[in-house]
Amino acid sequence: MSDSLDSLREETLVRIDSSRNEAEIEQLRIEALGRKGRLTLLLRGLKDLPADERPRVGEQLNQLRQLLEARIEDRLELVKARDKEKALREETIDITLPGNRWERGRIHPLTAVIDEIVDIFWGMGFEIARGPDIEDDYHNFEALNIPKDHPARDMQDTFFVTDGRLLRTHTSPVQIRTMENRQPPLQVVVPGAVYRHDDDATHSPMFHQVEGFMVDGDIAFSDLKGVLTHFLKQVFSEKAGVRFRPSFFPFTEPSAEIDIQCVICSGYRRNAQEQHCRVCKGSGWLEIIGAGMIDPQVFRFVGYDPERVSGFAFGMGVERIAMLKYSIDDIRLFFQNDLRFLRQFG
Ligand code: 2NL
Repeated sequence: MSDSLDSLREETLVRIDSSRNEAEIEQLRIEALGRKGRLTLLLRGLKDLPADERPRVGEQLNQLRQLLEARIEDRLELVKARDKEKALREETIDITLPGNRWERGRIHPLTAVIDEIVDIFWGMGFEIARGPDIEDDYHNFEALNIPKDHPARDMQDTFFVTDGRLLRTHTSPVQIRTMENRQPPLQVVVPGAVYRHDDDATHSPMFHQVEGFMVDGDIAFSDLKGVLTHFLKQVFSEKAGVRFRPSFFPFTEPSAEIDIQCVICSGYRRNAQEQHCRVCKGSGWLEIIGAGMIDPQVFRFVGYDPERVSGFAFGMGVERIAMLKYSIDDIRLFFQNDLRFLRQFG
């Protein structure tokens, strides 16, 4: 018994001193002191000893357990300290190295123009509404008093989806939905994407509009004039002239188109070389907004009494305004996401 005790002590002490990591230490602890370890087996063997030897050998075994436990604990601490030192040595970082550069994003020019337009109307007390890009014939055409044979209804111009639904060709259906759900007074602007079967330097199959309307008991054409003149002078220039021309839309009566003096030639119609201005084609004016007094028929469709309410509505193309503001001659540049183009904004 005392032989095995000695050899257990010597062998275990050697293994402790030569162990290099926590796993090795745990392994040798199990083999020496675990439930089926060598020391436990020796303890079990106590009962086979003569009764007078048991206390002494038992005492030796207990001392050996305490010794080995203490040594294992010491070794564990040593190994852990070494690991930590090694990690600190190997994992140092050079804080003088430059970090990874994150390129700063910027607002897309169309988003910037939409925000600017909406902010101006916000300043006049308008709220903002949005609606679905996929619409039904009723909200996109019928309720806007667009007759069945109107060219806007042409299969050639409208993108149809399944089940008689279509991609909205203007944001007006959002205004119809707003009036269906709420009562005057209302002042609302509606920015959003719209879709038409068109594709060249000045037309894109998806483009953006901001439309808006104001309805109350006694809204007059003078309100339309005041609001839209203020708007145009804010986006373009306080100095620029504004003019209203008679026009026609199925959903407004009377209707007007609103022009601003050319942002390039300032209405002078010619450039420094005395050639016709390319942007306004020598007219001195640029058409920016379509507008009018909301047709009584539209009010009937949304359940308003045209004898009791009146209002105006307007619409404008965002790409056209952005092209004029930044002198861009091809609408497709907005959608190609070429960074050489986008980096010039914001
Ligand atoms: C244009 C012309 C316009 C409207 C849009 C509208 C909407 C409702 C009722 C009446 Cl719900 N009108 N919208 C009115 C006049 C013109 O847009 O040239 N847009 C680019």
